[in-house]
Amino acid sequence: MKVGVVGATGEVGRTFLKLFEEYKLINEISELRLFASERSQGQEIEVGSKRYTVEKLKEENMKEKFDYLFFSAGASVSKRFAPIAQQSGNVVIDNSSQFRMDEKVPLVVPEVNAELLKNYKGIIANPNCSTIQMVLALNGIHRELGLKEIVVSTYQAVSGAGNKGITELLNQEKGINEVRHFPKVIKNNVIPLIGEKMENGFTFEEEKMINETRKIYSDKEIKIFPTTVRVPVLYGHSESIFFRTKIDSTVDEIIKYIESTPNVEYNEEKITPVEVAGSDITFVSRIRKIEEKTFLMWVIADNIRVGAATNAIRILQKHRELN
Ligand code: 11C
Repeated sequence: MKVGVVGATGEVGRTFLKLFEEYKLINEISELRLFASERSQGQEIEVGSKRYTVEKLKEENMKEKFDYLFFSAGASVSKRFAPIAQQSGNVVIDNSSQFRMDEKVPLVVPEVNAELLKNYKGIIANPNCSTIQMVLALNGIHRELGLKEIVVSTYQAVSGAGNKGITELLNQEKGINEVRHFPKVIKNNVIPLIGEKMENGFTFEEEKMINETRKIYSDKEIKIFPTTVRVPVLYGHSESIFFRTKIDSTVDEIIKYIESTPNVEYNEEKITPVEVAGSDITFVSRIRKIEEKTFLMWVIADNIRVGAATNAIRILQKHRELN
């Protein structure tokens, strides 16, 4: 395989490279190219036992033939470069929000809708991290009982905002009280705003959770009401999810449906983000039945792995398997 990683020096890009080793894909890669902005040009990154030099991303690079190109350098980079790669016949796995709601672009969580990858070549969108862990946890429930309504509150780690989010929290913890990336101070605080606020009062992050979930489940009818919140945690997003189903069920059955999705586990021990950092599993706990067809649960996952890099690796693996 010839593989390219655009945004190789970012949080997700570096994790993606680490996963090549963990998932033993590195042995199958004959050529690996790392791209980033001019600022990172010339940096050396070790993958497997080899060192690779980061190149400045240019349009002509995207015209080369790749088996897979992975993008995690933000929506504007994807907007400019991914269509060129697509036109050149390349498969692009895009971690940005740029193409997720494009009707022609599949939005894929392989454990939920891998069938979209069959006979498909072009841009494949990787959903938002807070969406991925929610659709994984609810997948079996939606399939068996039908979801009518979801009310979700998130507790999102600063790494969701990339290197700059991590740096901002660490700086504030060292006493440098500069507020640059987040709208308020994040140390010892919670910020109920992720992404810009729209006219209807919801933020872009909340809008992504609504639209992406409906697209992944191919169900425009589900009512979804998110409140997305940034917390001073480095890795691991947490979600409190209230949901109503069309058919009634029991907590025991709900657990069975949750665990019918690969890489999702019901676990009353792993309940905090610190415990799941570095894991590729989505953990569900604290399931409560409130009334008929109405439940509450707690879901945690590593946002950089499950919510971004691991999902992209799973897309790559599934795409190879199906084509
Ligand atoms: C966060 N969920 O935690 C965001 C990061 O659309 O891929 C991911 C943004 C995206 O800040």
